[in-house]
Amino acid sequence: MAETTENDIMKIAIIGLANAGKTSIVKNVQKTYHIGQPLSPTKSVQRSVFKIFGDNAIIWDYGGQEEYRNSYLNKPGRFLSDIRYLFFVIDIQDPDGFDQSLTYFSDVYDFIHEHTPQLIVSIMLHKIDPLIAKNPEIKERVKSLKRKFGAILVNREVGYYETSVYDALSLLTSISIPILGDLPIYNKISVLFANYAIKNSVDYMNLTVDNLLELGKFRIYRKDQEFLEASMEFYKEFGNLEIDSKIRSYNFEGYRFIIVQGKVEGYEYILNVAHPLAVDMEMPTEESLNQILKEINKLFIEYHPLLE
Ligand SMILES: Nc1nc2c(ncn2[C@@H]2O[C@H](COP(=O)(O)OP(=O)(O)OP(=O)(O)O)[C@@H](O)[C@H]2O)c(=O)[nH]1
Ligand SMILES: [Mg+2]
Repeated sequence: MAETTENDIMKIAIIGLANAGKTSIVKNVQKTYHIGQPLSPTKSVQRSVFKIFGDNAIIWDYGGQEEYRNSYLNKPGRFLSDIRYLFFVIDIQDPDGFDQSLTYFSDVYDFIHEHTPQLIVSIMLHKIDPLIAKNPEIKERVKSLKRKFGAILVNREVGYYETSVYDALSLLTSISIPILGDLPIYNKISVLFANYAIKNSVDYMNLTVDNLLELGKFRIYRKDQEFLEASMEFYKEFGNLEIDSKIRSYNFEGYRFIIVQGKVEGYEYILNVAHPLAVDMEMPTEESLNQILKEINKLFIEYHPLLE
């Protein structure tokens, strides 16, 4: 067996000023965090390893306090090399920190960009909580920040994501799209879900792999606030189940949540479905769920050589 070196490991960096929300994002995606739980400032870099399609990946969560920021910039070779995916997090609720944040981004980016041209950059405009998302002042900040980041990222593709820990589902999407969104299977599964959702009055569905990233999703943004609250409560309580390939469904705060776990070609996946419990709506039948599982399995078999 070939030896694994540092370079074989997919390195994902989460960088931003202190208090931007980086650790909250990482823990949320790993389902090890509940909102309101106190977090201490991260000391230097906190690494966590996981597997994605059988490969090792590692998340580096870079503590954002000044002394740590200086140490990364003073020893960039040690801290900032070999980054495949850069997620830069900025706190939209702290406009006084914008200039400092942009300067920090520019310093970090200059080094990484020069040493790792195949880098993929995502900017997370974070703490856009659902209750303030439509506020004109916030929208103005988003627009202006995109312009300013854009001016630094000359000739470089970049993804902007508006995120909040109060919308854990969009957090998952923002982390997954840069890493998996380019895979043909992501689109195929999303299209499959869109068709299924329309036929079965489904508001939300996604597929997660390796219990971490999302490999396709569908979401209706109507009645979003109620759905967000119900889903956050639900997945907090029921999100981590053992794999046993049973279809489980739960009625919870006006929604039916269905969780199905499966395994195909060695990959474990979880299918999540949520739809409103209204009297005039038909529930997705077990038969239709089994059908969609078959189609997911087919897509995995067709595409899994491309995943490797
Ligand atoms: N309103 C709101 N608060 C958030 C959000 N995400 C994180 N926070 C809060 O922001 C504070 C800082 O979060 P952390 O995740 O510790 O921030 P960090 O970027 O890891 O900070 P350092 O480790 O010091 O670099 C905590 O009180 C979180 O609860 C969000 O989306 N909305
Ligand atoms: Mg932290």
